[in-house]
Amino acid sequence: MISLKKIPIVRGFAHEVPPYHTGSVIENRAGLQVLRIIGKHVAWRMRPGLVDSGVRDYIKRLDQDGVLVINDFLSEDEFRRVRGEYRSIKPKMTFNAFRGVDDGKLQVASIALNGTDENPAISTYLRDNALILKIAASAMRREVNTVPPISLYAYRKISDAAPDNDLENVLHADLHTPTIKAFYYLNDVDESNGAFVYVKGSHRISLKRIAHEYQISVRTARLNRGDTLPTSWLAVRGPNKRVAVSQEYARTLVETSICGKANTLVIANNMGFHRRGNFANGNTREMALINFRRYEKCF
Ligand SMILES: O=C(O)CCC(=O)C(=O)O
Ligand SMILES: [Fe+2]
Repeated sequence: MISLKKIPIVRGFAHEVPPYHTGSVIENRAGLQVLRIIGKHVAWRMRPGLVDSGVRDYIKRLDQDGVLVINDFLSEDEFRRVRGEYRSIKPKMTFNAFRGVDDGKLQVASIALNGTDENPAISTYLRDNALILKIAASAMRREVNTVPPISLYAYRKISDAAPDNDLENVLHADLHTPTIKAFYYLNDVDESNGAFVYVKGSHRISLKRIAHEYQISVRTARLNRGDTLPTSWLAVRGPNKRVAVSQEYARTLVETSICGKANTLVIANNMGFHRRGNFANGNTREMALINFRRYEKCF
């Protein structure tokens, strides 16, 4: 029997969260990814935007730049309670090699808090925060009517000399359609401890972006097929590889480091280009992450 997953359009629905790339080399050469990005864009435009006067200015900024920064997001008392919960959870978080690269320079400790209400401050002030939920829903033009997943993360660089194992520090987009992540900084974050890096305005669709999607989709399908690709096309981090944004395109993209003190909220539309910033040796970045990717339909 033919597997449903083999049928191009149906296949998308077999995923739990939408994949950035899908399909064979032939399908992508025939324009599958171009169809996906344009299809997503048309569908997004046709859905009504949320009009809520309380969040209009934030939405405008996110619409313009693709990233929104809110300093001093919680009140002092709320922040203290969130930090307190983070500290009590921290012993349960153990540092491991990022992406399984044992001798790599970046380590990560994380914990998913999904479905628990054991951390009332984190749940109330971050996960269930009406402002964050409204902004995310509005940027995606999707309803957020279930509890979003929230996780705590600590990233730490252990050695300058060790091999670079951070595939997320390579400029990339998460999806071909608006997809929102909210990063809440739990410690002071700047260019010395991995501040999130974003290319403002790069979340917008353009002919250049569509051409990029075509190119990266074919190259990614070839990589997945096992082709040996020119090294200039790839970013390699230990055993992990991804197809990089071409040098010509990357030259037109201007990066901004999103620095902020503890208690800064960063909301990013990760259809835009972004990466994790660099760390000085021994430095740690601590944050909570709410990922809204699952609210986008698969296609
Ligand atoms: O941790 C970061 O700064 C960004 C990592 C990333 O690429 C992502 O969360 O999509
Ligand atoms: Fe990303």
